[in-house]
Amino acid sequence: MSSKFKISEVKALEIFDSRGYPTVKAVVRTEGGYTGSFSVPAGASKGKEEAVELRDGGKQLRGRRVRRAVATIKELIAPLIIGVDVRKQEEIDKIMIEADGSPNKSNFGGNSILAVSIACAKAAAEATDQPLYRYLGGVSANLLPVPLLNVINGGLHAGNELSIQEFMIIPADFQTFKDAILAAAEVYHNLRDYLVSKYGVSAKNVGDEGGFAPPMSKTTEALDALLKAVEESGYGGKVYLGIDCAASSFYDQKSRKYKIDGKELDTNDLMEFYIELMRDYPLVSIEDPFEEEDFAAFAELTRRIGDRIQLVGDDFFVTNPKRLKKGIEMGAGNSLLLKVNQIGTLTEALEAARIASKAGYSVIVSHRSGETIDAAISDIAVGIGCGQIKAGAIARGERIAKYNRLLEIEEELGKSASFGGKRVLRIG
Ligand code: 2PG
Ligand code: MG
Repeated sequence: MSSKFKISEVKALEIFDSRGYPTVKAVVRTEGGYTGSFSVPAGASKGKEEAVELRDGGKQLRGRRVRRAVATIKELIAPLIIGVDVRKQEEIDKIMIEADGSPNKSNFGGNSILAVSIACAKAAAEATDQPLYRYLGGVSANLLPVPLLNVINGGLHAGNELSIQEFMIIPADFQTFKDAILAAAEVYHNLRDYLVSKYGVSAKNVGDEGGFAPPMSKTTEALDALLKAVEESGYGGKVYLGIDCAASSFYDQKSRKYKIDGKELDTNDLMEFYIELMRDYPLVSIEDPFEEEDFAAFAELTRRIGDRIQLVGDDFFVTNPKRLKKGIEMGAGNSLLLKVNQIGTLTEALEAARIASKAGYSVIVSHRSGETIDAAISDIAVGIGCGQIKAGAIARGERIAKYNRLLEIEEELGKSASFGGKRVLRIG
């Protein structure tokens, strides 16, 4: 083996995410002088079974400092992987998983492990003189994803009364990623004007993912605003809508009811509510419609409308092959939201994507609500050719970084680039 691929150094440092909380960045270097780095994102509406984030605890910055994660990378992980060929992703990830030894990466922390895992992939891409998407996907990695842009924020991501967390526009009926994102930007600006005219100037304040956070309280009010902006922009029938309910965040364990739109709904009422929304709006994707343990309700909704709409598991599956397999067996959902930090290694995230695709589930690569300007997820989306990405609104640097990277990739691919379009969302 040429020694230029051997890992020679693993560094780590504490940086900040887009919410102003610390996060961890790892930098991996090979003997040939090639480097790769990754900065770990952080969620707010987290699934209970996500890989554990190692944080310091204590008073400072609400216990969210990551000096322990940094030390874990430097002192415990580095000695294990120095000398290993950086292209051996599965081996590197296995070494870290085994040394951690816990089922949910609670010893080393999913954040420490993931930072190193993706930094290795980037260093390997550089050492083999390829962009990351090409390194991951080979010559066939040419599919640009349809973006799902969260342009109205609610739930845990915003200070308004909306129970549903994300209201998305989905520019699917276009020939290129560039045309799709241009249309999305047009809708975003028209949406801002509409919200300001209806709710006053404070309605243009944005939430964690760059979407507006207007003082609304009803689901239909938000969807009406999106529809209006889409039509105003001349994209009726070309830009579709989606929601991420993140329903665990408005589920009351005690009463077993969902608190939404000023009402308390039981599971069946909520199911009927979604079906009605689907009839009334050009809704093509619904994520986490029920609290994350109610696989039975998720399966029932899938049985009723899953042939006509994308039903996405995020907190349900937490990018975890085990939970995903359970969902597939029960017929719960038909789509996987893939978040690398939910599971903690690139190898396991890619395995989840493979299991999903094999079962006929679509895959959407996703950011977190707390992000950095790292754009590796854009390369991962193209690398696995899943055809969809969720990366927030067309605002705030940490969201824009992902979309700009996709513009670069499309440009680089030139004529060989293709776009997911309506086909990936199974829109008729
Ligand atoms: C989600 C995400 C990302 P968070 O629920 O899908 O949009 O939010 O990162 O807070 O879990
Ligand atoms: Mg979600």
